[in-house]
This record gives sequence, C-alpha cells and structure tokens, in this order.
Amino acid sequence: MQTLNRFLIESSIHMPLYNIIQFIITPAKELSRKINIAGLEDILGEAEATNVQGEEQKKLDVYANDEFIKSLNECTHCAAMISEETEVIIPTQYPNAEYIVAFDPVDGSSNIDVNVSIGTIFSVFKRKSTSGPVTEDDCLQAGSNQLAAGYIIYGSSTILVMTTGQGVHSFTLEPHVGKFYLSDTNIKTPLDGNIYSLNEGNYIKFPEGVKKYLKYCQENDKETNRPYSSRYIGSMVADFHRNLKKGGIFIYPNTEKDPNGKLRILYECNPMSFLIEQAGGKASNGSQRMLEVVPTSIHQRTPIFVGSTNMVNKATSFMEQFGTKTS
Ligand code: AHM
Repeated sequence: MQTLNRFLIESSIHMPLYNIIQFIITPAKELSRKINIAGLEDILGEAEATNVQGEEQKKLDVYANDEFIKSLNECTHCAAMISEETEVIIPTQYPNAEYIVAFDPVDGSSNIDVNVSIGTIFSVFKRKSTSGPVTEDDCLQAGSNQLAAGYIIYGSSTILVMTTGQGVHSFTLEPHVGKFYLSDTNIKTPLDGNIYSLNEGNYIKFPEGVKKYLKYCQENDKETNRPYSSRYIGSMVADFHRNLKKGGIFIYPNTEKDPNGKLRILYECNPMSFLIEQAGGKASNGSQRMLEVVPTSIHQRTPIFVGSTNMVNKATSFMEQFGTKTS
C-alpha cells in the first residue's frame, strides 16, 4: 500500500504544496478520531454562537476551525487563511509566505449530531502580491488559479480526495496506523449519470429553469434512463462524493430565500469545481463556468450545478431557456 506522502513525493509535487497538505491532514486526522467518538465527548450540539453568515455554529465547527487555524499557522508556506467560520482573513505567523488556504472546516453541519457523513473542504492558491499582510484583493481570484483542492469525507471510512491539477486521487485513512493510503487513482466521473441531488423541499422557491429541469429528471424515458433517482444527504461533500463515483448532478440554485445561492465560492464551490473538472465533469453557476467567476468578497455565495458533464449541460440549458427568476 502506498502512503499519501510517498504518492505525493513520487508525483513530484511542488514542495510548498506538499508541505501545506501535511498541515491540512494533520488536524483532519484528529478531527476524524473525534467524530468517530463524538457521542462520548462534549463536541455535539450548538456552540451557542453564530458565524459571519449568521448561521448557528456547532461545537464541532468551532473546534475544527480552531484546529485547522492552529495547524496552518505553523506552516511556513501559508501566509493567510480564509474560513467559513471566521469573518476576516486570518493571517499566519508567516505573512510574507506565498500561499493562501481557504477552507470549510466542517461541511454539512446540520448532520453532525445525527451520525451522517460530513467533511472538510480546502483550496490552495497563490496570493497576488509578493509580500506584506495578505489583503482581500489577494484572495479575490478565479477558481482556475487554484493549485490544489480537495476534501476529507468523514463517512463509513475517512477518505481524502484531492487534486493538484494532475487528476483526482483518493486516500483512505487507516485509523490504527494514523496514515492515509492511496485507495483510488485518476478518478473519472461518468459523462452521464442518473442521480440528481438537490433540496427538493425548496421546490416552490426554485428558479423556473431548475423547476423545469427537475420535471425533466422525473419524466419517463427509456433511452435516457429516466426517471433519475433523487439522492440528497444535505452534506455537499457526501452528495458530491457519491455523484463523483456513480455519475450524477448536485445542484444548489439561487432560491427566493437565498437569491445568490447558499454555498460559498472560495471554500466550497471552487474546490469542488476544480475536482470535478479534473475528473472529467463540469461545474457551472448556471450561466458561467464556475472556475471563471471572480468573487468580489471572501464569503460570496453562488448557485452551483456540478457533476457529470452531460447532466450539467442539460441543466444549464434549461436555465438558459427558462431563466433564473424565482417566483
Ligand atoms: P454548512 O457549511 O453550514 O454545513 O452548509 C453547507 C451545507 C452543504 O453541505 C449542503 O449541501 C447544504 O448546506 C445543505 O443545505 P440545505 O439544508 O439548505 O439543503
């Protein structure tokens, strides 16, 4: 079995990226251990605080955020961090370093307390300026500038799925040894699938294009294998991971309640879009390639359509035809 470290060294990864990945997986391993015994430790439930998005924080959100910040603060190549749980850019003790790491420490917070898969998402890119404290302008870059991205899914096993622009590879944590081992190389997502994942409870608030696409998914048609199956876990990492392996589409559109969508560009949608493109799939905000969107604020949200290329093409053609307007 090949360890993650050996794999990275043998694939001649740029040393700073190798280093940053180490500082991400170290707290992830500890987080995985905590999640596995969550019911026995005081880490379930609400933290009785809200984050910058006005969302209630769980104890695990706060714990994980602190651990990733603590770890990356020690990484000589990381100048600053952006986290879902922290309003401002978080400088490290190496402000002149070259790289920025954006992360969502715990994706799928609503599933923490009920033993359903959750994850950590990360994205690594270079700052624009060359020295001094990282500014907002340094962070506001298109996702196509990412150098590495991935997620750790804490499910029936803990798996790291990542790319550095040379395909998508996955590594499974062997908890007794405390190491990640290569479990799948060069993952390709099917061009077509028969799974759609979105929160159908929001149907009434969806844009017309999504409503029409949803009806298309539910129609009877032998040739295209419809009706498709509906699968929605409510943890993007878990929904994405299943669709990546089986083929499918994940959609979180703009809704009447969230006119700009719910998910964040820098630490949720960009990393997933980089991964899916590397796996031969596609990601769009409904009208534009996700990786070309340049955010104007670090916590900016976006609608997202991500997954098998033919399914994303079909869904976005419905968006073009019927529009993004919610009724
Ligand atoms: P979180 O970062 O607060 O957990 O929110 C992100 C999550 C995604 O994992 C998931 O796809 C989505 O929110 C679910 O939202 P909803 O409950 O509105 O369907």
